[in-house]
Formats: sequence, C-alpha cells, structure tokens
Amino acid sequence: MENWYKEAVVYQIYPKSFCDTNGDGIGDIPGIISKLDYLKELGINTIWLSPCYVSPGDDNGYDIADYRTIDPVYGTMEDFKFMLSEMNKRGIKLLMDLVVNHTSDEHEWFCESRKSKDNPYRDYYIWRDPVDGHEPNDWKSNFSGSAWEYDETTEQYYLHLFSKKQPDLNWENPKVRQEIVDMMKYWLDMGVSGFRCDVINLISKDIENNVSGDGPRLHEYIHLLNREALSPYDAMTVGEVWGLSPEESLMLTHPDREELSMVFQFEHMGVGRTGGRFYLGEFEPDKYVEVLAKWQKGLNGIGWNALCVENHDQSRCLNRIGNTDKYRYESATMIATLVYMMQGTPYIFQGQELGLINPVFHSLDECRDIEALNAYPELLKEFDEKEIMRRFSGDSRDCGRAPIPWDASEKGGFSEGEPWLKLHDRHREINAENDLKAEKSVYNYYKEIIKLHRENKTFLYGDFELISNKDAVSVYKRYDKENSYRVVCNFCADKRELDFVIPADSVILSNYPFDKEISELNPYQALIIKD
Ligand code: TEU
Ligand code: CA
Repeated sequence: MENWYKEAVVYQIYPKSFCDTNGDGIGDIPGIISKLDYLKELGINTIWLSPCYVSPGDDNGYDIADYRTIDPVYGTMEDFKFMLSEMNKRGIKLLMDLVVNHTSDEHEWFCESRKSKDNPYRDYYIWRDPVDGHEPNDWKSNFSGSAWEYDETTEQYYLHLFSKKQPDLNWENPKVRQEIVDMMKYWLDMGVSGFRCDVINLISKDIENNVSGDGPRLHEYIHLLNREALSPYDAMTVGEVWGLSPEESLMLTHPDREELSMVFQFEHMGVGRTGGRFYLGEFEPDKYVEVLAKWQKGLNGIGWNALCVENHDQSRCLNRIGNTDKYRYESATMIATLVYMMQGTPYIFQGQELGLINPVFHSLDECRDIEALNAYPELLKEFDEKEIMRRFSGDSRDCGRAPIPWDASEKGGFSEGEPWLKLHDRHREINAENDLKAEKSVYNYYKEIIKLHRENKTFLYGDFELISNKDAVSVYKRYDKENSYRVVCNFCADKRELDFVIPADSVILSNYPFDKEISELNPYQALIIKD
C-alpha cells in the first residue's frame, strides 16, 4: 500500500514493563508474544518496541552496547524472530527503536575509542581537550551535570548529552554513518517495518559554534538514511524531535525531501508546565486543543501528524490532564476521542488503553529512573523529600513505566517474582482482566475508536477544522467531499451547556449513553456526530 504508515495504528511496548514470563521481575519477549492476541483484539496493526538490544541498562536500554543482539534479559534472537512471525500472522508490523545519537559506554566502539588517541574508533565519538583545565564548554546533560566527562587514559573529555554512560556518536565521521546504515538494513532484512528514531534531531551538531542539536547537516544525514536504508524497504519512520515548529517539521517530513515519514511533536505535552521536568502547573485544556489544532493545520496536505498522548517519558495523562477518580473512564475515553479522531497516525502507549494511573512514590528507593535519581540532589536544595516525592509521583518517567497489571492478583499478573518497579496502587481495581470483562471500559472504548479511525476514510484522510474551543469545550470537524463529522469534547468535570442541539440519531459514538437529543454535555463527555 502506498504510504501505509498513514493507515497504521501504533501501540508502543516498553518491554521491561509489559509482561514477565520467567519470574525475574522484568518483562520479556515471550511475554509480548503471549499478549499479541490481546493487541490484535484491540485493533492496532503496528507495534513500536522500545529498545530490547544488549544494554547495561543505565537508561533502560536507551544505552545500547550491541545494536545487533537482543538482550538476554528479554530473550534470544530465536524468540525475537518467533515474535516477528507471530506478529506477521496477525497482520501486525514491527517498528524498532533506533537510538543512534549515542551508544552505551560499554559498546565495543567506545571501549576501543577510549583506549588511545590513534585508535581506529577514536573518531566514532566526540573528544575534546580540556579548556583551562576544565570542560570544553558549559553544556549540560539532559540527566543533570555537565555534558562532558573526563577520561584519564587519554586526558580528554567526551561528550554525552544524556548520561555519562551514553557517549554521543560523531556523525561527522562517514564510518559511523555507514555502520548505522548497515545496522538498519540488518533489521529491515529480518522483516522489521521501520523505526522510531530517538532524539534524531540531535545527530548533527556544531560544537565550536555552540550548536548541540538541529545542526547544519541534519537533513543531509537523515536523507542519507532514507536513501540508503529506508526507502528500498518502504520503511516507516517517526522521528522524536523536541521543540520544533510545524514549519521545521515539514522540512523533515515533506515527501519530496525524502527524510522521515512523520515526527512526534511534544508541544501539547508542555501545556500547563511552569518549568521543565518536575514543575507542573495547572493544566489548560483550551491551550492543549489549540496546540493540537495548530499542528493539524500546519501539516495538513503535506506533512503528517503522529498523534500521541503518552509515552515512556511521560506520566499518565489521567493524572495530568484527566481525572483519576470519579471520571476516570469518562476522561480517558474523552482524551482518546479528542486526539485520535484528528488527522495522523495514532500512537497508544501500553496501558493507556486501560486508563492506567501513576503509582505513588513514597521514597527514593521506590524510584528507578536515572533522570529522577540524578535530579534529586539538585531538587533537595529547593524542596523537602516529601515534596520531591510528590513531584516524582506526578511527573517522573517512572510513572508511565510502572508494570502493566494484567489481572487483580498481588503482582497484577505482570510477574511471578518481584517487579523491577512498583505497580500503580489501584491495580486490583484497574487492570486488563477487569477492563476486558466490563461492559463499559476504557479498553472497549479504545477498540471502537481504533476501528472508526482505521475504517473510515474521512477520519483517515479528511481535512480538519477547529470550529470552537472555549471554556474547556471544543468542537472540531473532519470532512472530505463525501462526508462531514464533528467531534465534541468536554474537557472538565462539570456539565456544560451547548449552544446547538445534537439529534440522538446523528451520534455515532459517545462515552455516555444517549437516547434523546443532546443540548448539554456531561463531565468529560465526548461525542462523534455525523452531519
Ligand atoms: O528522550 C529524549 C528526551 O530528551 C526526553 O524525553 C528526556 O528523556 C528527558 O526526560 C527530558 O526531560 C529519548 C528517549 O525517549 C528517552 O527515554 C531516553 O532516555 C533519551 O532519548 C536518551 O536516549
Ligand atoms: Ca523476564
């Protein structure tokens, strides 16, 4: 199919937290295989698998020590190939995570690179002399502290935009580019259908001019990956890029430029923040919808949106922008309706289809994420421990990474052993088994939304228009020559008057029962209307 990525519905699996089959407390590939029927039933047709390659696990696999081997904690290459064939059988494609801004410091390339200045792998990474006995510049790592680490052996610093166990690759070196192309082909030859490209806009830098990302050769490098590896396989890509405008994203995704299929934009995830990570303020629903609408308009007809609510770097949306108590079902289904009825490829993060919530972290020993652990000493200067734990329970990356509760048993059916990270606290009530059984459940609503999205050409390809967006009530339209639909959402826990009346027989889906005309919205009500 031409542009098959536009008809993909992607489910993100964070393997460590998905399903454990051997009792070591860590999810694994046999666990994924055991849930493929569950995913097929949900209606998705593509899986994005977060890294499962050999890794010391400093950043849960985003620090790769061997790009071509499955980490034994997840299984063997045979397990992986079997998983792929079981996916194929069910019509599910697989996207791998391409993490090529950096490797692990335990990658063979880096082990060689740090040995001597004339080692053949020296220029695979970014080395600089000290300046006045200090770091070459003042760049900060995304995980706190300097982005430069001094290495005694050769008396130089290496660059790491993330943890010091994640040295940045030197893309200026043509050998590095060739290694990456070959590695991509290796997975594509095995039957993988594409990649989610980790912090892909960081691969081009201009260090001497203080440019740490979006550098001058970014488009050249991505075009190369496209020509050499992706295009020949009709592979799909989604780039993870932070802070780009719709115009810049069009550059990366314009079909004529032959770069990426689509990019994630995270502008809406910043709505309501008062600062960076761990600084959440009051959520502003109108702003959220406004940002999404801006991207719908900005890419329409040329680029393509990746529709994303949650991922493994975010807390659960119900804690931030929905409701975790009385209106958990209503707000979870409203958010799904609002976002996934827009134009673009839906991405559903594991557990989102169950309306999962954040765990509550009481002390640092319950936390695992390097970003939070590294930030802790800094935060202590400003807050006491209790306040930091409150912030971690609302905004640390561990929130979304909590293991999936498959049933109401003690460990949620995730593992027979001790899970590597605690489950959310209400897992006896909020779990997959309960949701599958219940007549009214987030899972069952997701099934309906996914079906509608996949089967209806107007929702797939139709234009978007924001009709109104005020006081937490938004109305938008999706239309083409044949059909026109309106999506109406109430983003708050109060009832809302409508200034128009919706006949019951025009409603094709709602998260509330309806039998007569509607002139008022219930808390977190969502409606899809055929005009
Ligand atoms: O994340 C990129 C990124 O910059 C942020 O999400 C970052 O994790 C931080 O939380 C900002 O506050 C990607 C991956 O999604 C993430 O899991 C990895 O840790 C990171 O790259 C490094 O590979
Ligand atoms: Ca396991």
